[in-house]
Amino acid sequence: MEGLKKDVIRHVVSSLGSDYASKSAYNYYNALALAVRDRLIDNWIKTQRSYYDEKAKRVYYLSLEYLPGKSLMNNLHCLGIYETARKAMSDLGFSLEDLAEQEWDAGLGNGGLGRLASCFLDSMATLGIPGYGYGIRYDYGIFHQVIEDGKQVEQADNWMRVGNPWAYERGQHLFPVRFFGEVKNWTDEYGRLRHTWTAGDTVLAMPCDMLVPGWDNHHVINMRLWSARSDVEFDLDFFNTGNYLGAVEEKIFDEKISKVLYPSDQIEEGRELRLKQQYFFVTATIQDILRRFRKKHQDMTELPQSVAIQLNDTHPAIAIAELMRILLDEDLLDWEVAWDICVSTFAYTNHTILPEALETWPVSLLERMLPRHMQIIYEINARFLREVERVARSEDCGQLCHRDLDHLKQRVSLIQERPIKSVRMAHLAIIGSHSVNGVAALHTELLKARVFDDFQRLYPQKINNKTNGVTPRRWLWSANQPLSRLIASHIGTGFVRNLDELTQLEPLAADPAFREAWRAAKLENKQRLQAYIKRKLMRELHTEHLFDVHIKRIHEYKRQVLNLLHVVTAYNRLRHGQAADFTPRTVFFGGKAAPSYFMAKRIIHAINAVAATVNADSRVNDKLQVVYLPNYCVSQAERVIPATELSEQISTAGMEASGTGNMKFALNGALTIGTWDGATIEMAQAIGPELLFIFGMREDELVSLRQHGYNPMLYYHGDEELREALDMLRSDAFSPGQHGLFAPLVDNLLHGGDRFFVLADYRQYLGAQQDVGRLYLDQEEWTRRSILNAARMGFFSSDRAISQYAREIWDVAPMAGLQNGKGA
Ligand code: F58
Repeated sequence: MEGLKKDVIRHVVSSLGSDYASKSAYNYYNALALAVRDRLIDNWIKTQRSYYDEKAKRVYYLSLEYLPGKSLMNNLHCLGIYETARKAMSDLGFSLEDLAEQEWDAGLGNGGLGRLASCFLDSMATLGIPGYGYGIRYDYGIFHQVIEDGKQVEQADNWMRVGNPWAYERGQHLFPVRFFGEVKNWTDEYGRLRHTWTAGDTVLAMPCDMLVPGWDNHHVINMRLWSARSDVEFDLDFFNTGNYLGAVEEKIFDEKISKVLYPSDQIEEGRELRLKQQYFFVTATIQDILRRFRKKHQDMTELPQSVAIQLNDTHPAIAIAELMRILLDEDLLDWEVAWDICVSTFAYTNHTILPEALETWPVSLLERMLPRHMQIIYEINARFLREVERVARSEDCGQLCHRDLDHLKQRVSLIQERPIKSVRMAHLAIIGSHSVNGVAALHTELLKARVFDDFQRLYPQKINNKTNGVTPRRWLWSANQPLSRLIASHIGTGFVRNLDELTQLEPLAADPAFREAWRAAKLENKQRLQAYIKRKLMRELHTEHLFDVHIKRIHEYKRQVLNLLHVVTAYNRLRHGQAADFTPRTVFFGGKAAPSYFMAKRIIHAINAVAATVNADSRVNDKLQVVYLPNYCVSQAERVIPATELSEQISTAGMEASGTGNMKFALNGALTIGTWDGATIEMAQAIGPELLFIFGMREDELVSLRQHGYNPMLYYHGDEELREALDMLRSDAFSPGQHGLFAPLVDNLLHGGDRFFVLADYRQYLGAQQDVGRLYLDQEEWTRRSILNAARMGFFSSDRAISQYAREIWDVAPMAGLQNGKGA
């Protein structure tokens, strides 16, 4: 402890240039972070060296998004110095919790996809997999959400304004990134046509490294984030011609590339700068991968034995064309050889079946910005369509393909003609990869049967499932110390590395003393949340209420409106004196809406309007409260999830690819009210469906309902309580003086086809909520189920998911000596 204290003081003075006697929490947080980083860097260097020494096959995880959240607590826990740090900082006059508050969330992602990437890096580090995360160091991450007059207002998230003590900026290792320009043809000595791309504009990519430690194993992997730097400083001509301001303007223009994360969610935002970001990221990453590879290899055909590249959705899929370009134009390989290398190296993860989220880029834009890549994509397509023809004519594809050949080719082509001629990035990713995986069993089945059914017939081995997982280090151990300590006191700490060990809790569910201790831990978390809400929102929570929580991005398919209709119905019953047996509850909502997503923003407004009415109504507010948690983010989830008793996972069946919040809640002992969707299905199967509150129509039932003509008006007319709730929303019951404010929400359900089947599931949802309320009154049974839920969540560790990727997709093994956890 004395060593850590000395290091912290030294950093306050020599790294931050401050007086250690002036007790600034900001300085002490930064100094502690630097002292922790000192303890990581030796192991990071050793880890990187060991990869070279052992000629390890490396895994590169390419993701335009990461959501690491805060690093301090997680790193202290991984290094096993949390207690030491707590005491050291207390000696210096600080509470560790307060210092941790100084850190800004690294919000370099939108939601589940970005958070999954961060969980996966944590697991690679813990399992000893030679992995690297690659991404973009956005200057502005996901916007900061404030609620003003009930509405979402976006503010810039300038997360690095006060610096980032965790990152190493490596300004000396810059990679050139080129755009535009033209392609020249030439003939090589064997008479083969060759191509050279001479690009117009150049910017530079600067690596910023953040260290990701494994759990108690000395293995530290790298998350390398690229930041755009202008090359105009090197262009002396510019300055010499006296055009100083012009040069500076160009510099600012270039550096715009990594300025801001695109804040979209499930809707494709086809903007030129976004494509620039993607290519900027991809070419810098591929150059770095090949630089490392070429240190030990000359023969490019050995690449797939040494390198696996995982594409996190299609956002980095242009990497396939980029690697082809390098192999063809720089290494002068033949097409077939280059293509085999690519396909064997790349693998692609799909995260959505929503058609509006499948990415496309206009051919005209690609032709201008990346002319050589567009040529390569055309060539990939031509060869692929010839192959489709061959396979379709062969017997194994059956008559259907053959007869329908032209349509089949149109459907699978990399190019779509309408509404504008564009490249389908998912098709490029599928064709250019040896593995395509979905993120939960149902999602993968839907990929095979619906979205990519043609590809499933063409390549029956390619599409596979890897159900998502979450890291127990952050989402149980670090976020929920009260529960973790209780668990550890009975079964030891092995579960942090091997989550299956939680099954040892099962017999304890029958032990009344353990149940009481479990409840005490949950209560401690509820009280902690209560204190936080009081500080932030100046609201008093009732900890004896059932804490019912719905936090995630706001989207119609996630159906926050269904939850809201339950709230309004409960409010009506209480007002009308029809709910004598109502179990008091506080309903929490939280989540961001994409700034351009009108309906999602209106949903936030409606939730806040209902909350204002309910909370102000003294007839009901001792029994029902509604809280909107502004600016939902990773660190907020870490506070809210441990205090949650009921987890809302109520997406339209078939629409949520997996979900990962669902896993975090159950792991922390919340019971789930949910639909038969995403990974919630597998959770129900692992836990026992009777221990969750499953309701609603299933995916196949919805398909048939749609086919037979779904008429939401039937539900409206047939259900008095539903009608009352909808009419109140449509009139100005919750929006006095602003008549019609929420009419678009209601009209969308009644007259817009209710695409997400809110009305169809309403009655069953109410029934399930009634069951929840009843069970909560029996605290012994509730607690028993809570314990069993957590005990059976072992499968949903990201360690299991990453082990499957490593074995079944990447063909990589953990580093010697790290297989069983502990490092040398
Ligand atoms: C999410 N996708 C899925 N996309 O919705 C969720 O079911 C799944 O659990 C998770 O991925 C991890 O597999 C998601 O978060 C995005 O945020 C994209 C960001 C870029 C624009 C398009 C959506």
